[in-house]
Amino acid sequence: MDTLHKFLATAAMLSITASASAAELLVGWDGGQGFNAPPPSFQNSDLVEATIGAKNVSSFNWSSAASNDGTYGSIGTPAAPNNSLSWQVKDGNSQTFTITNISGADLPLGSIHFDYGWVFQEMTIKLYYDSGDLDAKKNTFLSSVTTSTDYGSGNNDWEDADIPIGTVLTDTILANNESATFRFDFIAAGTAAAGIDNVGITVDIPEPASVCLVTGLVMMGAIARRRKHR
Ligand SMILES: [Ca+2]
Ligand SMILES: [Ca+2]
Ligand SMILES: [Ca+2]
Repeated sequence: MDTLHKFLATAAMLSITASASAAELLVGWDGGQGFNAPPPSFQNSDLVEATIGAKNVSSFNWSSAASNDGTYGSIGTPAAPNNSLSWQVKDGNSQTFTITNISGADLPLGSIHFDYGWVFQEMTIKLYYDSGDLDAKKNTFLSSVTTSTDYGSGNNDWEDADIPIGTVLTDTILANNESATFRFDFIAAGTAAAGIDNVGITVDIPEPASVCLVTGLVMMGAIARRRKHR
């Protein structure tokens, strides 16, 4: 191999191995739409079906208490609804939400995203893998966040939570027709309310990897052709 071929071969291998993934929203829910089980505000219907569990929180239209930052957690594509609707949550409440993979292929789940605000008091939000077809025990605790002082009360750029599912669960692959249910438990010291809004689930699309793989294969092909034509 001459230097050019060595360079091309190395570049091709680097292109193949330098894989990354991108978070893409599968489904999102806007808080407090008045229904017991509001339809998603966004759903990639080619990939998933999604339902939110029986309402165990208040759907609420607070005059100034909802997230208006336009993002599900920190995911801004597509934009989350900017409105005065959110879910009012109190100590002891829970809320489940479920996605089912209908894509016909494996879906590597990424993260759970949501916005949360102090509003009337501090609130801890604990996220669980509730049940479903992932290879994990029911009620597996994933992570928790606690509202910061005063944040959310009169400040509608609520805090963003992005909790990767794979930090705790070893199986994050939802095979075709498999479902996973996640659950929030809300814990507070008092009886006043806090808020949650813009709940979403992302998939890890290995798009850059496929692009790199294609680039790599094209470069390998170029090397092969150059050899052949010698
Ligand atoms: Ca947000
Ligand atoms: Ca909202
Ligand atoms: Ca925010």
